[in-house]
Amino acid sequence: MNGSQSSDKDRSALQRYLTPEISERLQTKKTCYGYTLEQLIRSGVENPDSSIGVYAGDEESYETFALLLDPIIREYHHYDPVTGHHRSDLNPAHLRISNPDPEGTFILSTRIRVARNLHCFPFGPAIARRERLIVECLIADTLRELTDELAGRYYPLSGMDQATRQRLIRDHFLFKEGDRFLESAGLNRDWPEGRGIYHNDDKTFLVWVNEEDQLRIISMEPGGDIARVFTRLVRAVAELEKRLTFAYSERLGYLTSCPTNLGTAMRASVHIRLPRLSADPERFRRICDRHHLQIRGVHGEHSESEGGIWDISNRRRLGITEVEAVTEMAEGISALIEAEKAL
Ligand code: ADP
Ligand code: DAR
Repeated sequence: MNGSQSSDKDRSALQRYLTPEISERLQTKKTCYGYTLEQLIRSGVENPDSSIGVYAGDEESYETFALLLDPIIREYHHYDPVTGHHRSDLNPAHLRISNPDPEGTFILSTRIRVARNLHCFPFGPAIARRERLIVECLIADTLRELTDELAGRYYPLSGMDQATRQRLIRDHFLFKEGDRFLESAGLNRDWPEGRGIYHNDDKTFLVWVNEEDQLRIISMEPGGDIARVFTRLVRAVAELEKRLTFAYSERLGYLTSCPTNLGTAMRASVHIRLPRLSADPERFRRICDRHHLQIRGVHGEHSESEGGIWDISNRRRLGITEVEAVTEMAEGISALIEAEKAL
């Protein structure tokens, strides 16, 4: 691995935790699907500027390569993956929050997503072309059975007509081929085959199929009614779980290709306008850190803010329940709005 003496903050979790001794002990290990250490770390090796640098190829990766993955998980999530016991709470009746911006002055939209992968299938980095098509078929068939508010249509990316493509881009629904980190992890193989987007008629419920994870289940709408967005999401997850079995472990929660998404695998975000507060980056960052909030740009990860609009979401995903994560986010958003108003 990188032998440079760059400071720890400039090195990925992979560079900091893959010691020669751990490398030696894991070199010959393989999961039941044949996933190797070399595959696990390829993204971080090819992209030394990674923040994390590893992608799991299947459920078993988290056991087979625990010597490397456990310290990475412990550091990112502030959670002990050896003794920890993840708890899930997807009951909207337990949510005690109100809209942080009922007048609609600051929050443009709310989006809550969870990542899921199917039990007994390899994840994106390891899946074979035929298996990916089977996963797409299983998920698309399940989505087509959804009714009422969740009823909609599945749009495969393969063979998508230009008019549909432009409409999905205009609605910010279309996901693009993965970035260089995902490319190195093997998540773009056979692109765009086996990938697609489902959305309901109201465009408030989407599912991305075979992007970074096999499902990204998304509820979103204009404004800041976080509780309503959450209620729609958990209803959709419950409907899908009647027909699909998701990869899950007692100690790590829902299992995902990137370890940063483990546990709830949930990112609850608002697009929020904070021109005055964000003009004081140090204060903006301090309030976000205090409330465990992550700052992204208006086009998501690795993007910039535009027009003073930011994507603010929960940073903690593992060792916290879905209700706790959404509550933490809503309370943090309220604090940001109070700080913006005070300016
Ligand atoms: P993920 O949320 O799945 O981790 P990204 O951060 O890349 O991945 O976001 C995916 C897409 O969702 C981006 O186009 C981003 O602009 C959009 N998005 C995220 N939060 C919101 C929101 N609150 N309102 C509208 N779009 C959002
Ligand atoms: N860029 C990769 C991924 C970090 C977390 N984001 C995900 N999973 N989309 C890295 O290791 O920096």
